[in-house]
Amino acid sequence: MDYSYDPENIFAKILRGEIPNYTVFENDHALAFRDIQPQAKVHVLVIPKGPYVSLDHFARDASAQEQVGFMKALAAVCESEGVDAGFRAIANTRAHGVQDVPHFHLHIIGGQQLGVMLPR
Ligand code: DGP
Repeated sequence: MDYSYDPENIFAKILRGEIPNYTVFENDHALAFRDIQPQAKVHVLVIPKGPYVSLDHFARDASAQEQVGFMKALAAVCESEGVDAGFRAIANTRAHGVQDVPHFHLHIIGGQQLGVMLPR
């Protein structure tokens, strides 16, 4: 797998403060912010601060501290967004997963009934 990272992708620019974002939570290893095109009442993106292109890249190469920091950010978002009734976490990945931004991000979507995951 080619996990080469493009430092000019839009989320890298957000991390460098070059593009504004609506931050929901931040720690040493992750940033969570509202999606610019929300697909539900709650739509937050959680991203690692390190240069990882995809979920599998992050799972393979991120340090334990980075992985824990990311998961703690996810937990903080779920708590602050009040998704007690449930949510969906989506990591669109490469071409088949229709990933637009080549910096790993987890969509946290909820705040309403989401229906089935894929058409049956
Ligand atoms: P995808 O790569 O297909 O998993 O989705 C990328 C998401 O990123 C998409 O839902 C829209 C969102 N997005 C793209 N550009 C920006 C931006 O500049 N700011 C924010 N907050 N979200 C963005």
